[in-house]
Amino acid sequence: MTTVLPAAPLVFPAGFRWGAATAAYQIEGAVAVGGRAPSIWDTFSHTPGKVHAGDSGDVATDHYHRYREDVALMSELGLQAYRFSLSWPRIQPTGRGPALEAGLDFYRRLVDELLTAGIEPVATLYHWDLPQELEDLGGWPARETAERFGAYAQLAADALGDRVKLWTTLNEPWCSAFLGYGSGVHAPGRTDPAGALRAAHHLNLAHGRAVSALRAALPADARISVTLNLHQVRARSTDPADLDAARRIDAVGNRVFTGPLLGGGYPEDLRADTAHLVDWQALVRPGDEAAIAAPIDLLGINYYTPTLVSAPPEGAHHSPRDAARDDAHGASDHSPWPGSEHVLFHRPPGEVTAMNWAIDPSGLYDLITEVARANPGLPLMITENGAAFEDTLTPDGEVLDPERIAYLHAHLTAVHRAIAEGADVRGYFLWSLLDNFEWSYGYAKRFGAVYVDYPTQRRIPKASAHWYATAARSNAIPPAHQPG
Ligand code: GBH
Repeated sequence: MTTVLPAAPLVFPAGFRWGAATAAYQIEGAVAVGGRAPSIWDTFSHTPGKVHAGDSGDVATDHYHRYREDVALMSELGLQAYRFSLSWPRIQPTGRGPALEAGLDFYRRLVDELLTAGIEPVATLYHWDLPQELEDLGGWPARETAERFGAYAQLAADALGDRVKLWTTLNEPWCSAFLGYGSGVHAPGRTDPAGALRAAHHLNLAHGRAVSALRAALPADARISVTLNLHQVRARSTDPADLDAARRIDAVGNRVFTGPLLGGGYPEDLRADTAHLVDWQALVRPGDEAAIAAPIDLLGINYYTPTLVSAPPEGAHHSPRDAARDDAHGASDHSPWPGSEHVLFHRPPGEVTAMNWAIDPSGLYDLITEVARANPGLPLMITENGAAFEDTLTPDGEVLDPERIAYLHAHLTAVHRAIAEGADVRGYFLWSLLDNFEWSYGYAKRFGAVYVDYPTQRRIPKASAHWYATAARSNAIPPAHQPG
């Protein structure tokens, strides 16, 4: 006789942080308030044809005015931590000069509200909104931008260092460099493979400058991190050509950051793959790699879907155009993979989200396991994970999103398994707290645990938000299907 026992609840280690994440341009609105100047995303979203339906972050979720209500919502959802970003042009409109007190005051009020609610603030200095004036001076392909970022980090730390204990320098520098300056599907919309590689180095250097500024300005108990969207790269076969395609994408998708950031410098194979585009000897000055390798306290990982690649079939004439088309991140005639434009991208098998991204939690498990093994002693945090689905309001005014619950359940189970096998993962941040401005997709894609009715700005927690609240409160993964 067999008895079916209920599966043991998947409990997380004590102190594991349950949070949600957002980014300034995606939620704040109030783009002309308090002396804020345009960022590259203001310019880009107001350029016809760049963002779906001509949407912009002008109003977004009006979080700038509704932050109290939003923090109350976080309390209701049992969140223990909130990851948000500081808008550089709200604090330093031109990217140079003194800080704007009005801008800093907004973040002081927000952080105080969080602390009062017992929610740990996790501040990211840069989630893609470069002051337009710095772009006009050359943007990330210009070395000076990295120096400016160090000065901005100092201003932010001086103003908020008494309140914020966990800092992140950059969110997903891969996107800033390669979607912003390579494929051009993100601001500033440039399509210059060499510029994208230069941008990557200057983002790394900016991180290094920021770490040194933060260390000097912050109290000793502050912790510093960086968040990467590491690609879980898989080859379509064990054919050597496919394995080499995977190696190339791992180089220009991951190791271009993890190499220098974690102390190994720029990988030789990356330099070789891109030697026709940049003179690495001239780009990386003596001392740069040491500055970039300044120790961090924690590594943030954002994960949505794995990356499946192959080499083009022998004899095929593949243009960069085809490769870029296969990349579901947006239609562009230009590749975000400098030096490896010929690599083909395939949609991994299985169900997809509203972004057309394959749902595959094994990618998250593999990613955590690999990063943990390669970096013993470095605490990790899942700083973004989540999914967009076609959410709609029922006539009763509810949002039922069982697909999102299933996605979160499966991915949290992957995180739990990696931890059980020894990975040091300190927390998980759902992307996103609210439906928001989904970059080039505008408001058409909803990633929120909380539904936003844009015409009224009403917030309506989806079924997944209630599910996630149970997880946060119990420090364990509830069943995907609640009985009853
Ligand atoms: C994050 O970017 C951002 O930090 C956040 O602001 C954003 O709203 C959120 O995710 C949702 O998009 O391009 O087909 O190869 C994620 C960007 C998404 C880029 C997954 C790489 C791989 C799929 N990444 N993408 S594909």
